[in-house]
Amino acid sequence: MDLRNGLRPLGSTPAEFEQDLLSNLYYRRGTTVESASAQDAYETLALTVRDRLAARRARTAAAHYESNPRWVYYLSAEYLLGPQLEQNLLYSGTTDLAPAALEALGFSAEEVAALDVEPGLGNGGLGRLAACLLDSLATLDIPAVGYGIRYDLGIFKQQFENGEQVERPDDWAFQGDPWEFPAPDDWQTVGFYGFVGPEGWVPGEIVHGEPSHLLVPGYGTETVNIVRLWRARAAPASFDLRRFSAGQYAEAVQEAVKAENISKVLYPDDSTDMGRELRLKQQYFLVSCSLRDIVRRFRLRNADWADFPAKTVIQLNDTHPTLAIPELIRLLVDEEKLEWEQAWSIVRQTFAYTCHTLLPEALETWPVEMLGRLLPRHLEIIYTINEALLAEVRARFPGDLDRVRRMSLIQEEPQRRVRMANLAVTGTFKVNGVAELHSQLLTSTTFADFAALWPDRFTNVTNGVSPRRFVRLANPGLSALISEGLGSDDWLRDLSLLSNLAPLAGDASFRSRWRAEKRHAKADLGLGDPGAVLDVMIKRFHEYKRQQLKLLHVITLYQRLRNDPARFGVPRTVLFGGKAAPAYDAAKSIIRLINAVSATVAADPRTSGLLRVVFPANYNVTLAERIIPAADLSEQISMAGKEASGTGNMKLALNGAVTIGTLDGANVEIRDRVGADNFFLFGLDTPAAAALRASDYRPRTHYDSDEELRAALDAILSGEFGGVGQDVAHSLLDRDEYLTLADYRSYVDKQDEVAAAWQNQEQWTRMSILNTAGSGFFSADRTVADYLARIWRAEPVRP
Ligand code: Z16
Repeated sequence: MDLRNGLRPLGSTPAEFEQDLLSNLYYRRGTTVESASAQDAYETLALTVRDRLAARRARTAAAHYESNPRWVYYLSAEYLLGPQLEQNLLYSGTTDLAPAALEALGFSAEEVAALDVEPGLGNGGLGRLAACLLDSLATLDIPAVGYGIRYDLGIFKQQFENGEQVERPDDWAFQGDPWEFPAPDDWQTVGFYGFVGPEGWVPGEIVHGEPSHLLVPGYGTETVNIVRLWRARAAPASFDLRRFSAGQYAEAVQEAVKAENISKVLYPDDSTDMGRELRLKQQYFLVSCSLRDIVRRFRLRNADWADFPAKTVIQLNDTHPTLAIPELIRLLVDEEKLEWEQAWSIVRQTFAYTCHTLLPEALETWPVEMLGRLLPRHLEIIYTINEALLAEVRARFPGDLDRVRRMSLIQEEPQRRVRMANLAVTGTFKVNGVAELHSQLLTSTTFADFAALWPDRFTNVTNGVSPRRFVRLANPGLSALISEGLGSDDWLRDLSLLSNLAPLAGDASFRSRWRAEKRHAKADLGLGDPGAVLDVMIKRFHEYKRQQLKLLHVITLYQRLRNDPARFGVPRTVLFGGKAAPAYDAAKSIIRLINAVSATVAADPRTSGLLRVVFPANYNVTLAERIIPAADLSEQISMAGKEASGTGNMKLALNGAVTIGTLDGANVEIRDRVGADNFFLFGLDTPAAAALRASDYRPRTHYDSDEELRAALDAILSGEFGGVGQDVAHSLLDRDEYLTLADYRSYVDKQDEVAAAWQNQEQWTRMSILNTAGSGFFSADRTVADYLARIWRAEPVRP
């Protein structure tokens, strides 16, 4: 019998599912119906669902082995996968079976579902993008593996104490993770420190990487891919038995604890460079384990290094995994004994790099001293790459010393540092930005010198989001209405079909049902006042994103309510969600001020039923899936030229929220597609903002000339809001790095247009439907299709 094809199929009837649940409870969880806790029931349900996907996984792996395809490997320090239960129920076709089977065994399905903890292994957009791309790769049947780190502590849990953000550890896997398959046999060895001797690198510290994987099912297909996450384990030799025997217990495990710290915690930084040695160790740990695993997989079906680039493309998600470039050279030259030229050629055909930022302070650099101490051989390799790079620059641009200085992989002043973005551009065959505007700005500013040298290397791939998670799972009511309107649910695999909703915007009965769905979603959130606009700003806190601009608008509305009610507009619930990096004081001050304004507004009876400011703590994927369906207005108000793309903007537009936004990131493309009439545009565009910043900008002139702006800032300065936030006001008045005051009037006036539009609910609903209808482009399936056509060139393999 062919065992691979002899797998007993798992049943799809309610009785079979119930039977499997019961046997898993007995045989795998090792408990009984009588004594099972809700946690037992949850873990057992997870196993029962996972088994159905594992069967598909086995068939996928067999098909992949058989075809020896070109593989896409995605290297990312972050994955924000979101809760797994609901998604895996949907993808395995067991959504209806599970609650019934649980109830039959005497458990509350709701209580059990609430135990599904999201693995918060990322900060924000970059980590969530990685998760959406994996979902789409599987949906498109592309052979792919995501590699990452299995942090013990994910992104911190945010709480508010006296309105201030406090961070608590997120021990997400405390109860174990039932979705995860440990794969201890595939462990790897990683070296650090030491020296380069005649025989090559002799590391001074050895750490083991132990992998586990999660299943990544495709939607509407058999394919199940994996994401493989590495956990650091001390090498057994690091346990000091001599000390232990001498009663020095803490000292005996000291080395082991240090080694395992590498995968202890996710750095809670979004868009700024975090220069810490442990972070560099994490990056190399990810890269070293993953590359060895990629080579192991290559060798299952291939023998000749010359075939490696044809069978492998490795995408670097930002610069965090850039050490993969010198690491692959080291493996090929030092261990496989290839010539440098061949190794370098293989590297430059294998890697591609995605840049996610425009903030100069977010471009990673590492002190030469630190990198050389931690990874002495890699520093040598980087120097060799740099010599070749600078020789090419000198040959192309003779005498242009300044250009050589700018392009060097080594920054000299004020401290010698390795520029990871320059290394990433030099060691890859394609570099992409994440929205049209962003990619243009990369080649005209950040990477202008490299684009002059290698113009064909640069391309764009506009971000996208998973329609399964962010429409179907997050918003089942609206999804059902869309399927009814379109006559099928094919849109979940081809989101461009949403354009066929456009004619329904003219159908009054469809509009009324659309409105009803939006209202249901608001009621589910507990923000059920159907007359109030739900105005949402959900994203990480950063000054360039300008939560402070939204807050100034809120204060202005509050003051109008008190002094000039005729100008107030329409009832509004303003919802903020997001975390600030723990060390980012200015962002934390903005959070504190928002909470103070929220309290002041709530305590004032004059605002009742008209203005509310809500700020649920700990915004994460789970919360996003509840907020996004309910939103009427989407705040995308960053200073133009600063937000690389944004992806929350896409999720909100797809769910029928209308955007108020600047011409920044992917807002530009959203507006093009949903139509300028269905988008509230305001503010300076990128050239105007850049010109203003280059001139001698005086934020105080806006304070002096705009009465409402002055009143809002004065209210903060006077201590009216719990006596906090003066630092926020001062920073705006004295510096205003992100031109908040320059855009205030344009923003507030545009918000008055929003209020007027809301008063015509038929017209608003039309806009809402046209936002959904126009957003089909923003599927991560399309993003993956673009990566395939422009960069990856991999073909589907169907199990
Ligand atoms: C991140 O989430 C992003 C950029 C970055 O340099 C670091 C992190 Cl952790 C975000 C961008 O800010 C956002 O505009 C973009 O949509 C997202 O990455 C995905 O590309």
